[in-house]
Amino acid sequence: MTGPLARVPGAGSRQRPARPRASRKGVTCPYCFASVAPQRILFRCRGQSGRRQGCAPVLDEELAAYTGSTAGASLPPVFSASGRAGRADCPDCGLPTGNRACPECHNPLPSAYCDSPGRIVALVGAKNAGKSTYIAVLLHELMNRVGTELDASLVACDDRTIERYKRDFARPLLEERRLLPTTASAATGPREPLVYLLTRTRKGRFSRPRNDSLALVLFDTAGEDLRSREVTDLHLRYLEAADAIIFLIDPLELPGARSGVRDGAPGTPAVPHSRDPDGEPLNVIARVTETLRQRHGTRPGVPLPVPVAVALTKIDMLRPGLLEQSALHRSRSGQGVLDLDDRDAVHEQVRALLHEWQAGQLDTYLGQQFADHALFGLSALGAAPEGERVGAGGVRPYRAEDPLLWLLHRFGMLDGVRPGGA
Ligand SMILES: Nc1nc2c(ncn2[C@@H]2O[C@H](COP(=O)(O)OP(=O)(O)OP(=O)(O)O)[C@@H](O)[C@H]2O)c(=O)[nH]1
Ligand SMILES: [Mg+2]
Ligand SMILES: [Zn+2]
Ligand SMILES: [Zn+2]
Repeated sequence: MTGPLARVPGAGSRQRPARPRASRKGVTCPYCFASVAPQRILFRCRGQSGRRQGCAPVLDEELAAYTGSTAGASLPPVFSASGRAGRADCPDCGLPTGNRACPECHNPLPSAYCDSPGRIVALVGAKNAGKSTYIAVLLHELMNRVGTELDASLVACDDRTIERYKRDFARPLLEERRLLPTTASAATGPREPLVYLLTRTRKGRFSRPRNDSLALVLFDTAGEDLRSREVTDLHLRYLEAADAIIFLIDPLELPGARSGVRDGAPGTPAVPHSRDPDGEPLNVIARVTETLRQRHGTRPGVPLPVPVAVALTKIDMLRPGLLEQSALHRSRSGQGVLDLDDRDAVHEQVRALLHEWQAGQLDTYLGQQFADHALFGLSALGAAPEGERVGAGGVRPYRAEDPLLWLLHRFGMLDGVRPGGA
C-alpha cells in the first residue's frame, strides 16, 4: 500500500460499533442460546486425566438430551459454585477445576468465552443461496490464509465442532471436491452450531501485545426452514441471540440479474430455483427482520441496531464485463486492516448492481430496517461447479472473508484504514 495511512481505530469511522453485550447480563450459551447469569454457570470436575485422580465419568443426561445421543456424554460430573472466580473446587474429590458448563444444556463454556463476551454471528439465506459452501470455505480461510494475515487463531470450542466441520464441510468439499448436499430441515433432526474462538493478537506500537477474543458461532440453517414463519425454536433463539447477521443472496435469484450472468455458464439453472415467493431474498430477509424485531422490541420504523452484512454469493457467475475495472474485480488490499475506501467502493458497486437488477427494493428495505448494513460480493468456490463437483481448478475463494472482516471492524477487533488518507 502506498500513501499515508489514515488509521481509524476499530471503533469505526462512520458509525459507532455495536457495543459488547453488557457482562452483567451474563453470557449467551453458544449451543442452546440461553442467557446465563454469571453465578449460574456450572463447573465440571477435571476428572481422572491429571496426576491426582478426580471423579469418575457419569452419564450427563442434559448433554445427552442436547446432542440426541449418549455417545460422548459420559463425563465427570458438573456442580454449581460461584462462577466469577473462574475456578472452583469439586465438592466430591476436592480438585480445583476451571472447566465451565452451561446450566441448561451442559455444553462447555470456554473460559475465554465467559470472560470476553461472545459474538454470535447468524448466517441466513434462502435455500441454495450458498450458506453451507460459504461456511466450509470461510472457516478454512480463517484457519489458514486469512488467519495468518490477521495474526488470529481459530480454535474449535469442543470436539463435536471439529468432527462435524471435517465430516460435513471440509472433507466433502475441500478434499473430495464434491458439492455439499442440501442442508436438511432442523425438523428432521437436531442440528448444532459450530462454535469457535477467534483470538487476535494486536501489537500496539507502545503497548504490550494484547489478545482479543471473539466467539464465532455459526449455525448452518436450512434455507427451507426460513421459508415459513414457523421457524424452529432453536432457530428462533439463534436469531434472537445474534450480535451480527450475515445474509447471503444468490444473485441468480434476483429478477433482473440473469442478464448479467455469463451466457450458458455451467450450472446456471434455466429458471431461478425459487419461483416460490416465500423463498425470494426480500421475503426471507423480511421474515428474519420480523424475528429480530420481536427480540429488540423496537417499533416498526425504528432501525434495528444489529449489524447486517449482505453478500451476493457466486459472483464468479457474473459476466466478466460486468466486473471489469470495478471495485469487486480488484482484490482486497491491506494486511491485517480493513481498507475503508475499498469497503465503500464495493458497497456502492453492489448497491448499483441491485438497482440495475430491479432489486433496489432490497437495498431500500435494508436501509429502513437496519441502522448499520453493508453490501458485499463474493465467491466461495471461485468458479462454476461442474456437475456435482467443484470445478477443475479446485476451490478458489474470492473475497469470501470480506463480511467477517467488516464485522471484526464493527466489533472493535480490526482497525480500518483509508489509504487515500482522507
Ligand atoms: N458458481 C458458484 N456456485 C456456487 C458457489 N457456492 C455455492 N454454489 C452453488 O450453489 C449450490 C448450493 O450451495 P449450498 O452451499 O449447498 O447452499 P445452501 O444455502 O446451504 O442451501 P440449503 O442447505 O438448501 O439451504 C451449490 O451446490 C453450488 O452449485 C460459488 O461460490 N460459485
Ligand atoms: Mg446448506
Ligand atoms: Zn470431582
Ligand atoms: Zn447451553
